[in-house]
Amino acid sequence: TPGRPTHLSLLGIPLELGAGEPGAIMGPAALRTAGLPGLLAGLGHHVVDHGDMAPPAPVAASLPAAAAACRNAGGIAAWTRAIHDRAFALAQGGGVPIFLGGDHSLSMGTVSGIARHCRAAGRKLVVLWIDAHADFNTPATSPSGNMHGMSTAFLCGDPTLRPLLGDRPFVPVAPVDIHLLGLRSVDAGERQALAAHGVNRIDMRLIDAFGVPALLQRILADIDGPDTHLHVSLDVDFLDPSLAPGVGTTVPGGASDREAHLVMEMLHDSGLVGSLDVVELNPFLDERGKSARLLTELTGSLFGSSVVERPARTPHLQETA
Ligand code: 5AB
Ligand code: MN
Ligand code: MN
Ligand code: MN
Repeated sequence: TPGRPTHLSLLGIPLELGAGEPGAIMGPAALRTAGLPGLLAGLGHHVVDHGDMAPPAPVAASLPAAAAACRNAGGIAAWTRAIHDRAFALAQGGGVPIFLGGDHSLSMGTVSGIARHCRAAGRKLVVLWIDAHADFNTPATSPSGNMHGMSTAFLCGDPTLRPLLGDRPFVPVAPVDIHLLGLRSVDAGERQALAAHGVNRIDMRLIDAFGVPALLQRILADIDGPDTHLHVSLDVDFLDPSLAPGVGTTVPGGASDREAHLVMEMLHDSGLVGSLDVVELNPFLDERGKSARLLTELTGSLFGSSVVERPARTPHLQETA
């Protein structure tokens, strides 16, 4: 496999307060049961499994009324701060953190921690959000009040969501540095805000018309060399529900097995991936572990699993931190 062995730090984040229905709390356990740590170690990487985060103590969150009205807002505030601290510390320690969710609200903590690390390290951060949804709702636009649909709005600095992070240094992600891949369910308020902020939106129609290689290559080519840290946030519902039923927010018309693997393989070959979220797996809704297994295989592809040895096309991108 191309690329060099990497220090991988696994951290389970058993969070489900941001989702509409319970079950994602079991996600980290299912990914371990599917063999993720062993698969990554078998690819030659140095894998340290830091286990699961313990639920954080409640914080006295002073949130704007609109945010406080969201489902489980106080709990999400406590988790976001605790996750941010762990993500920042893991990234500062070197190597590539892999966060096992847990619902997608956890990415408010992981990506904000990574953004703070990147600022400290003088690196640029680009986020690839692989998801059927944009997760760009604010408390004002959300149709559900579920905070797993608000993560990218938080990361871009929505003022009503920003207090979730409390006193931690907040390093916003520029909307133009977020690339949404796999979109097929966007709410009316999100749609407007995404266009206004210039977030790159690659929906399923574009994937149908142009295919993964051309679209992903364009994103990767725009990324300015090895000083960029690419954070990948993989939501299970990117995949077609027939392949990955273990998720609370299924939307028909998702990515195929091969499209998803090709995304991961191309990301691996780029050598740019500095951190990863694997989120929204709901083992309670899964069928005989098939979603957990597919996610595990996809993560393997992201870290070099490949049937045939391939010379790297872009050797200067093979460096990993
Ligand atoms: B997920 C919806 N847009 O805000 C909302 O799974 C769904 O992390 C959000 O992408 C789905 O409630 C959040 C309707
Ligand atoms: Mn780094
Ligand atoms: Mn999501
Ligand atoms: Mn989603």
